[in-house]
Amino acid sequence: MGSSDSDDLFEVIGPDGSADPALDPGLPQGTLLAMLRAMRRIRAIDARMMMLQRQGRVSFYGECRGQEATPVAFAFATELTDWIFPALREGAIMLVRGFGLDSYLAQVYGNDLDELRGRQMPSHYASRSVAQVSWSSCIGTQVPHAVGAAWAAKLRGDRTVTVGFMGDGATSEADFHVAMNFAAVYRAPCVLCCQNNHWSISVPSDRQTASSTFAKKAVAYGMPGIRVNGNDVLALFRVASEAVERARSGGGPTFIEAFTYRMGAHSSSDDPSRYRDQRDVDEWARRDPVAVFERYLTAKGLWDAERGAALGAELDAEVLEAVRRVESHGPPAVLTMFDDVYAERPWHLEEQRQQIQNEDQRGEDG
Ligand SMILES: Cc1ncc(C[n+]2csc(CCOP(=O)(O)OP(=O)(O)O)c2C)c(N)n1
Repeated sequence: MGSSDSDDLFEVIGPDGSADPALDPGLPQGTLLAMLRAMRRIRAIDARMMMLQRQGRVSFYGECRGQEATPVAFAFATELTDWIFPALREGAIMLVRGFGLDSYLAQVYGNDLDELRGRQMPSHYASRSVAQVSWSSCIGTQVPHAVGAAWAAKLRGDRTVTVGFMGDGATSEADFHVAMNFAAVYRAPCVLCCQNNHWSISVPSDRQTASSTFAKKAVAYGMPGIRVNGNDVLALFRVASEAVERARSGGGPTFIEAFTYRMGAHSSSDDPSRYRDQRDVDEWARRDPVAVFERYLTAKGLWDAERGAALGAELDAEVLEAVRRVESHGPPAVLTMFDDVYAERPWHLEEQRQQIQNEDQRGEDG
């Protein structure tokens, strides 16, 4: 599968929904249906959040529409003790790994339900409870973080694997090259995955690199580079599982290029019709990862239009109800800004904290 120096694209599901039995990972029915549900849940959340952003109720949003297969495949291919270092479009991995929907959406609003206490930008999800680290928005910085954490796990002798994600644009950052080199030299137990969604805001991927593929960059660093159809959740699951297993068993890092397409805008702040051809978008819509997987499940007799409509209605209702609950929360209390910053609060911050507390008290009394 996916030789380390070729331009091959590894795929499992064909255009008609059939799968080569030799390549099909043969997952149980329950797992297949759970994967589909997870992909469609992310899509339902994205649709609702983009709508709320347009209504001015959410300040910023980065949707992953068209790229749902990668986060879902990795969520299923990793163990809960493996640490995830996402970029903008993989934050929902923690949701698939069991993080509550209300708490997840609270991280979009940054309100008093948000365990990050409203200190992160929206779409920068994180929780220690599901071993997921927030990215910083500075492109590529999470890649060396993922490698460093993997190296730490190796030094400690535990079996943790880390997964670091990036877009194609991040491969032009120095951080990417430093991380790739370090990972390979120290055989860090990590998987680095580049979602090549063809665009880095308005810069097309063919202006990002002169290499014929992103996967082949791995060869020069001395690690396997696998190019996989990023719209084929089963191909991704296989490639991700093998890479995670290789890392866990001491075989070192793997670089994966997930070949996909960003169906939506870069973020809620961008209008892609200004720089890309709608015909390309229409062409990629025919390879929609949810539709591809539904065709596979239909061919296996596990899915039909009726079940699809019922799932859509159920997920829309779930998200809407969660939004109602989350929106009933106000901003984090002012005093929380002093928490979780210093192990021992310095005297000048303690003084300021006390001052605010006294003012609050006077306001309540008066
Ligand atoms: C170091 C740095 N340079 C530039 C930016 C501005 N910026 C924000 S997102 C983005 C594009 C990222 O593209 P890519 O890495 O391909 O990921 P995608 O958003 O397509 O998933 C850029 C250039 C930034 N945030 N950080």
